[in-house]
Amino acid sequence: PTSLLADTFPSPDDQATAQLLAHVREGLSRQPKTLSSMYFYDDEGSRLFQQIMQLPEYYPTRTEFGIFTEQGAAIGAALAPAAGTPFRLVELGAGDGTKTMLLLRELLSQGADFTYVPVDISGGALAGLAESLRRELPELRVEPIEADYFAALAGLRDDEPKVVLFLGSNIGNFLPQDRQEFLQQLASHLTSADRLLIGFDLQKDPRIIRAAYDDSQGVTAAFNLNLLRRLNRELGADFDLTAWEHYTDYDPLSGAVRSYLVSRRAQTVQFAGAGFSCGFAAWEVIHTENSYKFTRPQIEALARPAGLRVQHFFTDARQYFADVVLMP
Ligand code: AVJ
Repeated sequence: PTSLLADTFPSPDDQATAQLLAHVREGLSRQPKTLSSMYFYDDEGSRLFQQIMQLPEYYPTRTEFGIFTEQGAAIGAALAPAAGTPFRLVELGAGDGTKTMLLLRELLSQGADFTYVPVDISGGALAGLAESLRRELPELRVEPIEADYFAALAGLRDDEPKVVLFLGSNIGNFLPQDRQEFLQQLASHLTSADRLLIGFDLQKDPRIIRAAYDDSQGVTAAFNLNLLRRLNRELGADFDLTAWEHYTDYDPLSGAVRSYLVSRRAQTVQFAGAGFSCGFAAWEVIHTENSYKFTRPQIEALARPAGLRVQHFFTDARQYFADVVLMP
């Protein structure tokens, strides 16, 4: 029976594992050692992130949800092209879609004629989303795309205007230069009829920001440490979870929350099967995530070189978070 599968070798799983291993080898040979937050989201990591979004300290999700609840009608009107024009609502990194559901309901109630196109690299996440949308909004047209963002955008037919959503301050994970390149590349896929809605977490009391990434129940710590558990499982590594801890800081000068895994003692970690090992000094760190926080002038300065204009700036009463409508 194995021969039936021979022509599809390497399977997608092997490819993903090889990619992860290449990333880990490269990241752990850097100074300082680095792993990408992209790899947080295995099944357990996605479950922990769902839990983070419920934490009292983690304000971004709740705040963006509030903006959609209170200003949904205005946001819907700012996004939809001229009445009666069909369009495609493309969401990059769709996740579980709870927030988007509000926006989808709003657009449907405004009588907008659109197809929802959630884009994600995780087929599992997309299937779950499509399933709950069939149940909750049976009249909605849904065409999920399992691909990376730009492959999905490049593959879209251009006979309909598109509205692109990038919510939840996911843009905060990019380093400044990568963020600028990402937006420029995104803008290159837009025409003057298209619109872009990006969620930005705003700069605020540094203590509030720091607490959001170091919660009292230790869920964020478990989320960060889960990355090592994943490497143990998928790459046969032997990280001793008791010898590592979560550390995070917020630097108001750069606007960056940086998260680290700290080695509590000198240790060597073996990656069985990969013929690779890695030494850590006592208190050496692995940098695992950046979560940038923004000011309005920074957002405008980010838009300009990409040839985009800030058309609307929707924010909450405390100015914690902004959903920004951008146009070419
Ligand atoms: C999903 C990237 C927006 O940076 O706030 C939450 C991920 N990391 N707590 C964020 C995260 C730690 C989150 N994003």
